[in-house]
Amino acid sequence: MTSKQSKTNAASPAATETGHGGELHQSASAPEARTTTNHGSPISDNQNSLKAGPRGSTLLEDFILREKIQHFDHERIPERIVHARGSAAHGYFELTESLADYTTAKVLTEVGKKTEVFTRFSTVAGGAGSVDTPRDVRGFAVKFYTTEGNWDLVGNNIPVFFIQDAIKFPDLIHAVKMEADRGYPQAASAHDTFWDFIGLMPESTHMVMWAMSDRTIPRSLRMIEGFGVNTFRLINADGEANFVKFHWRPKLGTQSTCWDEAVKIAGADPDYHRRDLFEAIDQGDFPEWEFGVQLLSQAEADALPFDILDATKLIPEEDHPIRVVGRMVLDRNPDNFFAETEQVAFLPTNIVPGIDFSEDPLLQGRLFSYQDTQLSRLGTVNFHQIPINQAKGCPFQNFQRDGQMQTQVFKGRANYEPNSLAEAGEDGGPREDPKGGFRTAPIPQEGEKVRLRAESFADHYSQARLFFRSQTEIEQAHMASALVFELSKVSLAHVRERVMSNLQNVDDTLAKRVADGLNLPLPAPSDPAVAPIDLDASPALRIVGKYPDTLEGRKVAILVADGSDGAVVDAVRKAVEGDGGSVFIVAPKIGGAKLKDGSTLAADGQLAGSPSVLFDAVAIVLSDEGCAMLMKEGAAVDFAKDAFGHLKAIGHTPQAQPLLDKAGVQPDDGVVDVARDLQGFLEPARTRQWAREPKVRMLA
Ligand code: HDE
Repeated sequence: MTSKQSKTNAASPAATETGHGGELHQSASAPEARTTTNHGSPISDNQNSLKAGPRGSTLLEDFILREKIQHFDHERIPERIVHARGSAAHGYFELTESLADYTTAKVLTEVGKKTEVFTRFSTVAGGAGSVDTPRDVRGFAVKFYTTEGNWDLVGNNIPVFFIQDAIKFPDLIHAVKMEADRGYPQAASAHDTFWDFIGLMPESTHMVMWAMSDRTIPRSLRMIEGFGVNTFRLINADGEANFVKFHWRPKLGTQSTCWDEAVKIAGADPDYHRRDLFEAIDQGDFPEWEFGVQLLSQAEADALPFDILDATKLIPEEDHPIRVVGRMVLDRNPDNFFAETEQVAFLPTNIVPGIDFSEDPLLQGRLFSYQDTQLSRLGTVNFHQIPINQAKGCPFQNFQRDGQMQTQVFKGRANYEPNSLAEAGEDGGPREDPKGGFRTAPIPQEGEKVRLRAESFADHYSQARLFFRSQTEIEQAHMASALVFELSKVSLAHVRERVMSNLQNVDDTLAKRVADGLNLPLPAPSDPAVAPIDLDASPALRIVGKYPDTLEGRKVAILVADGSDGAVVDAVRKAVEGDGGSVFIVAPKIGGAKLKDGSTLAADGQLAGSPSVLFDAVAIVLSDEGCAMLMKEGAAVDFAKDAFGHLKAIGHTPQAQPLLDKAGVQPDDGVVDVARDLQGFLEPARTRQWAREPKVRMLA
C-alpha cells in the first residue's frame, strides 16, 4: 500500500448520533480512524454539504463535496474493447515436471517451485455489465509473476480462433458486438452482422463449430479448459527451438449447461459464474487446473496436414499427446474488484527468457494490440506500476522515466546509458545481461514483402469436419440446434443461405439437419478454396461422457416447505456432502420452513429467487401438506419442470409426486425416491440425464 491507509472502525465501533434532519452520523472512534480528504484533511461531517443556511444553495467553496463528487465522476475507466466482463482470482502455479530439455524458462524448469499467478476469466462480446451465461467464448488469461519477469498466457477456452490474420480482428469484433445503428443485441452472436461476416469468412468455420458446441455455455469457470491458441516456441540452453501449444485442464472436468438453462440463468442470476468462482474460493474449495504442453519439432510441424502458424487449426492430442507438467490452484479472491480484476493488464508481449513467439500472423498482431489498448484503458505508460501489474517475482528497473501517474521516485542522475557515473561513486543504474536476458530465437526469415495469405492456410473445412465428427450424437444434436437457433435470429435470407452453403463442406448431415430445423431448402454447397479431407476422429474433443464420477464442485438444492421431514433432508445433505457436493436449502420463505418435528429449518434461498436452473440436481422433500401448498405456486412447478427439462437428477419424497406430475416430470433413471434409494439419487446427480433429452426437446 503506498498511501498510509488508516485503521478502520471495525475494531471499535463508531459512535452514532442523529443530526438535525434525522440523518445518521457515525463518528470515528479514534483520530487514526477518521475520514479525510484525498489530501489528508479530516472531515467533520460526511452527511451534509456546505450550504448558505440549512435550506440554502450549496456553496462552491465546499472543497470536500467537490473533491468527493469529482472523484466519483471519474470512477469508471474505459472498459475492455473485448473481454470486458471478467472475474479473476489469485493463486499459484506449481511445476511438477521440468521442461529443461526444451526451455531455459525458470518457471518451466524449477520443479516444486510455486509461482504466484493472477487469472482472469471473461466473456468476449458483452459489456462489463452484461450477464455471465451468453453463448460465447471464454477468455482464460494467466499472469505468472515469475522470477524472470511477468509471463502472461492470454488464452481462451477454445483452442482455435475465428480468423487467421490480425488485420481482420476489428471486423470480427464489430460484426459480433451490438449492431452499429441499433445498439443491440448485447452479448449475443445470434444476429445478422455476425453471421454475415462468418458466411463470408470460411476460415471461421472451425471456430464456429466450437462456438456452437456446449463449450460456449459452461457450467462454471472452474469447469472450463484453457488454451494458449497461438503457437509459441520454447528455446533451450543450446538455443534449440521447438513449437509449443499450451493447455489448461480443469480438475472438475469440462462441464456445460443446457442452452435453455443458460438463457434462464441469465435472468435468475446474471452473476452466476462470478458468484460461483468467488464463493468456491471463499469456502476453501479451490479450483485447480493441470497445465500441459504439446511439443513439436520443426520436422513434426512440417509433417502436419496444415500449417502450425494457422490459429484456426488445432493439433489433435491423439497425434501429439499433451504432456502434463504442472498445476494451477486459485486460492484467493481479489480484495478489490476494480484495483485488481479491472486494472489488470494482460500482454502477450509479457514473456520470459526461454519462451518465444512464432510467426502466427494472429499472434504477431496481438503483440501490438494489448500494450496499445492499455494506454487508452489505463491512461498512462506507467500502468505497469499498478500493484496488480507489477512484476512481483523480481525487480524491474530501467531508464524509462516520468510520464503520467509516475509513482516511482528515482534517485540520482543516471537516467541514460552508457554512463560512467559509477566511476565517480554514483549509482550508475542497471545494464543489459547478454547471457540471462531475453533472446529471440534466430529463426531465419526471408522473402519479399507481401500482403499475401499463405496457401498452407487455405483448408478451411477439414478441421471443422474433424470437430463435428468427433462429437457424441448428443453433442452433434446440440451443435445443429445451436446453429438453428442462431440462424433463426438472422433476418437476412441470403446470409442464412450462405452459411448453409458453407456448412455442406463441413458435413452433409449437419447441413441437412440445420436446413430441416429452419424449414428452409438447402442451397447448393459453396466452393471451398481447398477440398476438405477426412481426418481421424479425436474423441478428446468431446465433453459428454467425461464428467468426473463425483459431486465435487456440484450444487444440490433441497426444496422444503412446512411439514417436510427433517430426517430426509439430513440424509440427503449428508450423502451429497459425503460425495463432495454442496447443499442449498430452498423454501417458500427466507425465514425457513417448519419441519414435521416442529423445528425450523433456515433457508439459504427463497423459492422465487432460487430456481432450479442455479443447481446441478434437486431433491424435492415435501409432505402432503407442503406439496398441496406448492402445487399452487408457479415457481415450485417451474422448479421441477426445469430440473427435468435441463436433464437433472430429481430426488423426491413420495408425497411430492403430485407436484412432479403437474410439472410433467416422467419417471426415468434420474427421478428417484430419496426416502427409498438415496444412493440411486447420487449417481445421476453427478451428471446429466442425456438419454432424457429427446423426450423434452426437439433437437435438430
Ligand atoms: Fe485478445 N484482446 N485479441 N485474443 N484477448 C484483448 O486487450 C486482440 C485473441 C484475449 O482478461 C484486448 O486488455 C487482437 C486471441 C483475452 O484482460 C485487446 C486479436 C485470443 C483477453 C485484444 C486478439 C485472445 C483479450 C482488449 C487478434 C486467445 C482478455 C482488452 C489478433 C488466445 C484479457 C485488453 C483480460 C483482450 C486484442 C485475438 C484472448 C484489444 C488484436 C486469438 C483472454 O488488446
